Amino acid sequence: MKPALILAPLLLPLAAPHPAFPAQEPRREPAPAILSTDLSLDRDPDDWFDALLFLTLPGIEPKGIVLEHYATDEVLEKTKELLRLVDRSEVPVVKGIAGRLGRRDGVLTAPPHHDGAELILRTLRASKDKVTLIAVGGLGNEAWALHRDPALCREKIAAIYFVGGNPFGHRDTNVARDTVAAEIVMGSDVPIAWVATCAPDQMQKLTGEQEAAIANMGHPVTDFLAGTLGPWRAFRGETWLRKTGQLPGQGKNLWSLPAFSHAAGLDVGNPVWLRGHAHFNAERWTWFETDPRGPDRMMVGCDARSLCEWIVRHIRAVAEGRAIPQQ
Ligand SMILES: [Ca+2]
Repeated sequence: MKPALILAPLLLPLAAPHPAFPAQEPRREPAPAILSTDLSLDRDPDDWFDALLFLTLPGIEPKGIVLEHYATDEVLEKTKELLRLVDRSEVPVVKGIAGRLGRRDGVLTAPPHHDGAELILRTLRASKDKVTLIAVGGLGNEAWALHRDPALCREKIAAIYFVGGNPFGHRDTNVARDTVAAEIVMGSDVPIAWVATCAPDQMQKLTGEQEAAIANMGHPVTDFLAGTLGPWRAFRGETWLRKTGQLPGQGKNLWSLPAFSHAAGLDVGNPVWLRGHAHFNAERWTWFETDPRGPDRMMVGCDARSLCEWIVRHIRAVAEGRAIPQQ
């Protein structure tokens, strides 16, 4: 199947003369990475599926998880429960910044907790290889790390995968949560790999059958994942679920699949990446300027169905304790 070019109306006329970012070869060695995520007890459960991928994909060496926004003791405990289920309890989990960065008299300020940025900086210092950061919530922890030690970040961060924002100027949750942080990260000279969020019907949506298949795999990990869906549906309510096509039996959007498959070095889902420059400012919000020599990348299309089939295969392999397939 050809990739659905989800952003085609806006980007393709600009992008046509430039080469797409090539799919990576599967890495022989796993890439060290840190996940920053707004895991929660009853909000969008895609973050729990992300965490499972982060902890189990062969191409990723998980160096730590930073809790963003919903950084409570309860979320910390639930995250540790997932770590135990996949036998990765050695991976550190810390509370990151709960709140937003600010500027006062030209000085950057940050609310508690700074452990997320500390974990990032400590990992960068200790790693002989460059480290990949994957952010699927707000960007406060990455921004605070960049502020604290820009030279180290420039030298040791391979890329910051960011799932959020969109090139249409629409206000979205992950950017709106901390616009000062978005400005710092998008404006930094660390390479950004940007997976924008779009309309729900254009994203990587599990079908109801796939959701049921995961729920029926009969493993504590799949019971855990399936168990995150009920509280979210209760929180969202029937009207919203009907509008977005995510009622029980209809499935669930998993926004971040292209970021994780790409960060793991997998050639799955035929993603199309463009090179260029990612930008943010308070007036225009987020946008992307194509440039074949630009440091940043933006995914402009992928085969959503094959990505969903891939994650179901992956979760089944985890549940059955088999070697994880590379694709
Ligand atoms: Ca999220």
